[in-house]
Amino acid sequence: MISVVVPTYNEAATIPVLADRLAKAMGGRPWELVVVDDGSPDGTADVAERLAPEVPVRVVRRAGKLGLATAVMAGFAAATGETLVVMDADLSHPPEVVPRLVDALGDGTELAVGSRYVEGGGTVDWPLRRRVVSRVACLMGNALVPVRDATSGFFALRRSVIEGVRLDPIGFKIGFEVIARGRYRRVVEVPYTFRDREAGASKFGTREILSYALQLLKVARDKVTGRLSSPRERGRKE
Ligand SMILES: Nc1nc2c(ncn2[C@@H]2O[C@H](COP(=O)(O)OP(=O)(O)OP(=O)(O)O)[C@@H](O)[C@H]2O)c(=O)[nH]1
Ligand SMILES: [Mg+2]
Repeated sequence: MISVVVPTYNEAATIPVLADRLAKAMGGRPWELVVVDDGSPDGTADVAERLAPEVPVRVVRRAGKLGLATAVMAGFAAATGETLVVMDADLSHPPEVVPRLVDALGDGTELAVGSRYVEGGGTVDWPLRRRVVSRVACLMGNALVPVRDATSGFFALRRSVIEGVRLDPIGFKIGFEVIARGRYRRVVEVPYTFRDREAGASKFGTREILSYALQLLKVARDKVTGRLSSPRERGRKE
C-alpha cells in the first residue's frame, strides 16, 4: 500500500485536480491519499472528504495552521502504507512522477527524492528570486547530505526509514530532515520538472528561509558532536 501524504492550507481549488491525476497515475497500485489540513478557511478539508468514494482519501483535520513539517508527520502517523510519499497540493510536484519515485525504491534503496537538480530535472515559471534562494539552499544542504535537491518536498520512502527516528519538525523542510536523520541504505534522486503554483497563495517567505538556516545548523551540530552518524551506519544499528 502506498500512502500519499499531502499537507494543505487553502488548496480547495487544486486538491480535486491533484486527486484525479494521482488516481490515473497510480494505475492498479493499491494507494490512499492522506490530506492533512490545518483548518483551511477555504474548506479544503470538506472538499477533500467529498472526493470519496471515487478516490481512497483520508482527511486529517488539525485545529489551526501548525506548520508544514508537523503536518507531514501527522500524515505519516495516520497513513497505513508501508510506502510513504510526500508532495505539495499545488501541482508543483507532478502526480505522474509518483510511480517513478515509488518504483525507484527497492534493492536497498529506501528513499527516493524528486529532484530538480539532476540531469532531466528543472524548474519552469519560477521567479528569479525563488530560483536563486532554492539553488543556494540546496547547495548548503548538499554540504551535509548526499542529495543535490536537499530541500525537495517531493519524496518517497519506506516507513522503516523514519521508524524510531526523532525528526525535528522545524519549519518547512521536512524532506531535509528525513534525508539527514532517516535510516536508509541508499537514496536516489528522480528527476522531475517543478512548476510554479497556478492558483492559491504562497506560504513561502523569510520565516521559512530562517527556519531552514536553523535546521542546517542543528544537523551540522549533530554531525560534529557525533549524534548523527551516516545513514548507512544508522541503518546498521537496527
Ligand atoms: N497542513 C499544512 N499545510 C501547509 C502549511 N503550510 C503550507 N502547507 C502546504 O504545504 C504545501 C507547500 O506549500 P506552498 O505554499 O506551496 O509552499 P512553496 O511550494 O514553498 O511555495 P509556493 O509554491 O510559491 O506557494 C502546499 O500543499 C501547502 O498547502 C501548514 O501550515 N499546514
Ligand atoms: Mg508550492
